[in-house]
Amino acid sequence: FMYGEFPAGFSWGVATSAYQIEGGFDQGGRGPSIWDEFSHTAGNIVDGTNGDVACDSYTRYKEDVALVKQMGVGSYRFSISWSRILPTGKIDQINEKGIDYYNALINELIENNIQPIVTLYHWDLPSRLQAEFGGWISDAIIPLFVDYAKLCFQRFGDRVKTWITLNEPRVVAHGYEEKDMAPGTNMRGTGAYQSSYIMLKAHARVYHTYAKLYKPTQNGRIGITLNCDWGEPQSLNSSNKKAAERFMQWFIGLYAHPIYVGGWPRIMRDLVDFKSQHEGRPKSRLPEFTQAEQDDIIGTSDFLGLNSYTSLLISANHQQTPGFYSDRDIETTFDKSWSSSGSQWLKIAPSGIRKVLKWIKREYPGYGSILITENGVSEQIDQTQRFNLYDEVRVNYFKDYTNNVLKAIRINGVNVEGYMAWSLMDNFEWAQGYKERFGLHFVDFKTLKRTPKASALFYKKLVQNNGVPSKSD
Ligand code: GBH
Repeated sequence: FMYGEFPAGFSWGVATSAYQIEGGFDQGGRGPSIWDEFSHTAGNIVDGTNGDVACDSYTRYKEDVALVKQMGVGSYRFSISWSRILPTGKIDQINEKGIDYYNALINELIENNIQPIVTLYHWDLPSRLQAEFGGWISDAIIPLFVDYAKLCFQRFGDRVKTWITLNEPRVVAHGYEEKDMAPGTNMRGTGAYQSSYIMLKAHARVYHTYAKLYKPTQNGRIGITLNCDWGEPQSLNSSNKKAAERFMQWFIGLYAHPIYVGGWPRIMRDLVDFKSQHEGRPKSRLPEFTQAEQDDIIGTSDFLGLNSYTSLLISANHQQTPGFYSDRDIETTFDKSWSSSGSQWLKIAPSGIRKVLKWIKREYPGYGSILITENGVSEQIDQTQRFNLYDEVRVNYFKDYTNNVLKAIRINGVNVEGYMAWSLMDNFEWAQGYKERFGLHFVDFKTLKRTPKASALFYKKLVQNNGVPSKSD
C-alpha cells in the first residue's frame, strides 16, 4: 500500500446513467428506448424487473445532487436519455419537458459547485431507430446521432464542459452480437464488428461537430469512454502471452487503435480476415475503413474515459465457430486468489487497473490524459433480509483500486486526471435487474429511500484527503 496524495487538482466524482436511475419511463413526454422494450420482454431480466421507476431520479434529482454534494466530490457523471429529449430519436420532434429536466439537473449541480460530466449515449437507444434501420448497425444512425448531440451542445453546452460521446461501445456491440443485452439481435460473428464500425464513425462525426461549431465558444472538451478489464496471461509461455494480448486488443484495441493510431488493430484485421476467408465468405466479417473514414476517426478524443472493474486469466485456445468472442482464440478463467463480488464477472483484483493504465500508456503514447469514468463493485442482498450498511468489501475495493491508480500515476507516470466511483447509489443493473448493487448509497426500492453505506463515508474521506496521506488516515 502506498501512502500519499493524488496530484493537486485530481478530480473526484461519482457516476450514474439515465436508464439505471431515472425511472419516469413514460413521464414528461419521454419516448421508449430499446432498454424499455428489452426489460419489458419476459425472460430478459433475471429478477423480472425493469427501469420504469428505478431510483426515480427523474423526480428526486435534487435529493440526488444533495447526496453528491454530501460526498464532497467535485463532479457528477450522468447520462442523457436520448428518447427523453427526442422521443422518436429524430430532431423534428423536440420534447421541451425533457430538456427542462436536464437543465434543472445541470443548474442544481452548478449551484452546488459540482461539475457535470455528461455522457450522450449510455445504451438507451430510442426504439424507433432500432425498428426503422437496425440502430447501430446502419450508417443511417450517424446523422441522427449528430443531430441529437448538437441539440445537447446547444441547450446544455454553456454549462457542460466535459462531454462523453459513447459509454462502452464494446457493451453496445455485445447487444448486437448476442441476445442477453438490448437490442439482443444475436448477430453472432458480425454484429459486434459492424456496430463498432458504425459507432466509431458516429463518435468521430460528433467529435468534429463539437470541435468545429461549439468548442470555439463553449471551451469544453469531448471524449469517449471505453471499458477495459485486465487480461493476465495464465502462464508466461509465449502462446499465453499472445493470447492475453489478443484479449486486450479485442477489449479496448478495437476502439483505441482507430482513435489513437488508425484502423483496426493489426492482429484483429489479420485474424478475422483469415477466419472469414476460411469460412468461405466473399468478404471479411470485419468491415473495412475507407482512408477517409480512418482519417476522420484518428485523434477524436480530448481525453480517454476509462471504465475498469476486474481481471481475467487468459490462455490460448483455438475456437472454430465464428463470433466476436470466439475469434480471439482464447479461454478465460479467474485466479483462485481473487475474491468474488455480487457479480459473477467481477472478481476483486486491484492491481489489474494499474496494469490496464500502464498498458494504455505503452500502447498509445498519444493518449493525452485518462479520466477513470467508472470503477466499483457489487454485492447481492436477499430482499427479505435487512441490508448490512457496513459494506466492508466495497470499502476495501475502493481503497485498493484507488491505491493502484495512485501507483500508476506516481510510479509509472500514467497521466490520470480523475476518478469516478460507480455508482452514487444502487440502481437498475441491466440484465441483472436490482439483484446486483453497486451503490455507495443503499436504495430501498420499496420506499426509494437512499442511505449511505460505510463506503460512502470512506469515499468521502478519501476525497477530502485527496488520497490516504498516512497510516493514521
Ligand atoms: C459498466 O459496464 C456500465 O457502464 C454500467 O452501466 C454498469 O452498471 C456497471 O458497469 C456495472 O456492471 O451479466 O454476467 O452477462 C461494465 C461492463 C458489461 C460488465 C456487461 C457486465 C454483463 C455480464 N459490463 N456485463 S453478465
